[in-house]
Amino acid sequence: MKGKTAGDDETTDKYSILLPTYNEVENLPIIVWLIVKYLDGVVPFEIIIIDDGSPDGTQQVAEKLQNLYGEDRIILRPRERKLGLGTAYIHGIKHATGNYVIIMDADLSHHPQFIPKMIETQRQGSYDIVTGTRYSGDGGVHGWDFKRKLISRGANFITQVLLRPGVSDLTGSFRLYKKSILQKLIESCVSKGYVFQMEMIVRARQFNYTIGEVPISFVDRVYGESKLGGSEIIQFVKGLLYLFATT
Ligand SMILES: Nc1nc2c(ncn2[C@@H]2O[C@H](COP(=O)(O)OP(=O)(O)OP(=O)(O)O)[C@@H](O)[C@H]2O)c(=O)[nH]1
Ligand SMILES: [Mg+2]
Repeated sequence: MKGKTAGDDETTDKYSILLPTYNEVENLPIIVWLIVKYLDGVVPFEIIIIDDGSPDGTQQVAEKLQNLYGEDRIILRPRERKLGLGTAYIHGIKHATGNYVIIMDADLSHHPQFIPKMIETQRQGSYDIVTGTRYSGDGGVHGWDFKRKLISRGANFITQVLLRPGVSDLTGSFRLYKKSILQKLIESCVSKGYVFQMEMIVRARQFNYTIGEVPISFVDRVYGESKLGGSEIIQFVKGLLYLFATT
């Protein structure tokens, strides 16, 4: 098969989908339903839910979903309190039994309909990473106001100019990774917060990992509150400058 190397065997591939949640009680059942809809019978997969003690009862809903879909499909790895996204991934990946890991938001901004395309792209190019991109092909952003679009575009643009990573969407987090690659990347990343997603790609380039892109349309969250505030933006710029100075 095209793009295959010795040792690749699609028949044993399994996909572990990490869903970090904080106050996603309305969104979680829908995203799980959609993932099952698009992947059931297509590839072997498991969904790992990492809930950080959401006060809205997300974990209770996750337990109900586990009863419904079974313990081999839905794996629960809750933590007691909100400890942040970066460490949620590290915590979740420890329990992943797949050789591929998919990271996505649980707030319906990332639509599971794009996962089969990401898998196909990965297989065709034998990529180490496939990233969803809002900024090429049919990709796009829906529901953001002008300010939010400007921040996202701006962050991508400045990063392109400073670090030249050769990937069109750096701040997005809808990605497919070879598990071993994701583990190495997480270990080598130093930043916290929004800049983390970008650092992953910048480091991936340093290590010469191959990256494929799939256009996605990103939809702003309908339920729940946005957490992007002024402090996140300042953190992002600081993190970016740090990477610029050190890579
Ligand atoms: N486990 C865990 N999940 C988190 C934490 N912070 C955010 N999340 C989840 O991570 C995903 C992305 O977070 P969001 O708050 O949607 O971040 P965003 O998409 O940049 O911003 P908005 O959608 O505008 O709020 C969502 O599924 C959140 O529920 C955290 O500290 N711990
Ligand atoms: Mg979101």
